[in-house]
Amino acid sequence: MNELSAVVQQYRNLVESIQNATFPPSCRYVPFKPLWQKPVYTIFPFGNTNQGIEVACDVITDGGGWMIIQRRIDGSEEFYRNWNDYVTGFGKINSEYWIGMDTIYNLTNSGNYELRVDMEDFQGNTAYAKYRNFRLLDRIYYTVWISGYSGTAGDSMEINGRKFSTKDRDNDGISGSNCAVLYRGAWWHIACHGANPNGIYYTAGQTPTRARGIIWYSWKGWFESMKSIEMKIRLKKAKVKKPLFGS
Ligand SMILES: [Ca+2]
Repeated sequence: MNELSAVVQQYRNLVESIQNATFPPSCRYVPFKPLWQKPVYTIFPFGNTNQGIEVACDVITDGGGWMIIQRRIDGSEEFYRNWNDYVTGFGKINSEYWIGMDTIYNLTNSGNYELRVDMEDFQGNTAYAKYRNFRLLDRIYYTVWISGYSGTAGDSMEINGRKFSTKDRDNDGISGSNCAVLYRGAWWHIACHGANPNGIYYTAGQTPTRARGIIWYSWKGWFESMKSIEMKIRLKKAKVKKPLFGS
């Protein structure tokens, strides 16, 4: 009996590895491609081979397996956009993009995800912020649940429980004005933000209007905008692994 169940299990593992290679369920299963090629992958996170989504994966940083949900690298894409664009997503997957609130909502409610933000200044210095828990809680305000900071950039995402705002949808914490308009960036604003990854892209040598650029206050203050920034999420590994062979 044991030998038979071992053979069955080996067969199952083989089928599963072929399925994972053909229809990768997450960025953990995509083939390695160099990051500088800005490769585009199709993943199937919802267990349905008709429901693939095009994404960029970071297969190198911090063990790889990261799906990039937001990327700024050169200012080629307009990020000062309306609510509907932020819900459905925009941009080019092999360049600058925002993957969309609905996709982030669906993913982070299909499993337990962590978030990582990697950023670089115009001198080539890099820093990151990582959060053990990241989830969008509803599809009306896209309220964020975020906790468990670690990293080198400092925690400028103290936004747990906050709603998302865009220039045409004011869900922030101040009355009378809209943070997304004041600072030209769609975000989980309070009054208003410590980070502004969707803000104006300033090129080298330009000094942003206070807090309007791609800001990460705890690393660079209000007047230094990033050269690049990437927000990425990863499905957390289950803490308890099922034994291969039942006892
Ligand atoms: Ca307001």
